[in-house]
Amino acid sequence: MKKSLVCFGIKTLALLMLIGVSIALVSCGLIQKAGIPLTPSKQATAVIGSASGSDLSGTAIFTQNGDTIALTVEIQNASPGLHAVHIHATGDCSAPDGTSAGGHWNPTNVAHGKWGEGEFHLGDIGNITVSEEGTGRIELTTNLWEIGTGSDIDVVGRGIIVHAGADDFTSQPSGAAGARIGCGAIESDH
Ligand SMILES: [Cu+2]
Ligand SMILES: [Zn+2]
Repeated sequence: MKKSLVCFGIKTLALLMLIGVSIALVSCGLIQKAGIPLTPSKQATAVIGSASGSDLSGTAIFTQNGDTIALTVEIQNASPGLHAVHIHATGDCSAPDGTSAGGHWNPTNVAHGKWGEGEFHLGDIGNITVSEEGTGRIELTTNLWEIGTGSDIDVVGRGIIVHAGADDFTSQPSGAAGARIGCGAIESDH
């Protein structure tokens, strides 16, 4: 009787130890998984669709590293030459001509211009050079934007607009770039 009780005790102890080790292993795994978001790489994306009857498509991808955000805009099925690309105030592409996206995104309330030179809107990305194949790409790296903070300089919720013509970087309020042929809403990736 005594012996079987001791034996039962040892078995129980062994079982408890096994459970303890299992819990410890699972906890370590969870701690490792939870450690990944400590070095966040926030990203936001706009899928650019056609506007004003164009065949244009494209993407805009914003990736944050520290205080720096890198943007890559790629478009397809555009006419060769220069096409202005801007961030407009609202990520609303419901109007067929893209006007629902509003004017240039301009949270600092300054004049339209050329990125990096004097005054320019935070949405003044510039001109994409489109090849004979109808494709083009522009990249921009900045610490003037944020992703997903809800602040005035947060790109999420704004709209990317591609224009039929080039931005002259001078005409107010939007560079005389012509019709809006592409539109995409900037959304946060989770
Ligand atoms: Cu524009
Ligand atoms: Zn502008």
